[in-house]
Amino acid sequence: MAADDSDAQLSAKIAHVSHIVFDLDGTLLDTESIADEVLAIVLTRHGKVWDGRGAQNRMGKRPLEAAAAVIQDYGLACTPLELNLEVLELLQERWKNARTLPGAVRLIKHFYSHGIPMAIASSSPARNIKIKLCHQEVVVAGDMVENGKPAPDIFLEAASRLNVEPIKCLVIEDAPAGVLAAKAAGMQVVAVPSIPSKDARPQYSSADVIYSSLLDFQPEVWGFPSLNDRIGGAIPIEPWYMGGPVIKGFGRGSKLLGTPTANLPTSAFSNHLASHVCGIYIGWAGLANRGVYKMVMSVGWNPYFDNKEKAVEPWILHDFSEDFYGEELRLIVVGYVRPEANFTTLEDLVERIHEDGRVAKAALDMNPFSDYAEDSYLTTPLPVSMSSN
Ligand code: ADP
Ligand code: RBF
Ligand code: MG
Repeated sequence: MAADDSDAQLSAKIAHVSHIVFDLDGTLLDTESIADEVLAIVLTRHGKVWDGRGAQNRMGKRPLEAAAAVIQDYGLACTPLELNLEVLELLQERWKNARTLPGAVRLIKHFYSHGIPMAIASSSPARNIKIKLCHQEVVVAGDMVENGKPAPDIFLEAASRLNVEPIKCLVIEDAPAGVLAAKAAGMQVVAVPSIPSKDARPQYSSADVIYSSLLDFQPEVWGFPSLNDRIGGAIPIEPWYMGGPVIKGFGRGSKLLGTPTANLPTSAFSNHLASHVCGIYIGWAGLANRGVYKMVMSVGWNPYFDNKEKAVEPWILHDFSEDFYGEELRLIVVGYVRPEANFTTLEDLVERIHEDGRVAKAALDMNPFSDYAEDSYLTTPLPVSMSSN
């Protein structure tokens, strides 16, 4: 099933549920980029280079099973236990840096305010979950059940502690092993791949729906009260600040679509966001010698063009008389509009981009979006040492 199925189509296929079971790592918390950072360090010690290979094999598994996957994927000569000792030492000091993923706090607050019972079913050992979480009513840890994901044990235990039948539970998961475990437990499952990618879909094929982020979750589809927090058509998000030189993109924004996009390198994102974020967003754009403007941007692989590389493409809602490649562009991204979609015709894509532009123009005049226009980040020139080319 595609993320762009209409709500009505989805609702017709889906049985209502009453309880929510969240995975933790990679679903609510961005622990995967911390794990990647640590693996890169450890693999270097073993004379190997971390290249992201095998991330999907490792994700969602318990520590020893994940270590075995890494050993196999990289041909290491140590045992899973040895690898884990090395990894754990580095991880322990980094867990506290884990940030919540976009949309996670919004969803938990929503369910909490409506009294919807929630549980966490995390493959992490109980003592690590304690460090990562402040408070949660029902928590089942990987070391509290016999078999790890993809076995159904952990979700069945969560249902039993929530005192509800598995069929009434909706699982929200980022990892293929977790999706399989939830299905084996007889639950419905929303997959939010923790590293959205062009070709992640086949590994999540048993999920009832795949979203590119928690911001796309529609509670009413599952029989829960809907979220009504859009302002002028956009969902307020924790703002992200990003800046960098305008680079050459695919060369079709102006020519093919009539909506030029001043592409930024993805490295302008923090590590955390570069890997997790996809979709259409609104915000403010600043060019030091020109001014501050409204903007609407697309982040992702442009399904219509099926790009190989992920792109960050802000369309600045202003008519410029010239190109400004190489100039430092500053963005504050403040709202989320929709996931990237595919279209049957180019006109449909163009019409949708203009619709997004209208949403941005109107929403950015409203609180809290309008406040950020004054932020000095948008117009602060780079220090001289960094702007010398
Ligand atoms: P590319 O594929 O190289 O990004 P585009 O056709 O998308 O090319 O054109 C983008 C370029 O056009 C930007 O890098 C910028 O220099 C210029 N430009 C002119 N007007 C705008 C605008 N309103 N928004 C974004 N970029 C613009
Ligand atoms: N491309 C898509 O394939 N699907 C989309 O839903 C989509 N939405 C966009 C929304 C906005 C506001 C902008 C500026 C671009 C969007 N594009 C989308 C990207 C478009 O394909 C891209 O700008 C061209 O590839 C030009 O490089
Ligand atoms: Mg462009």
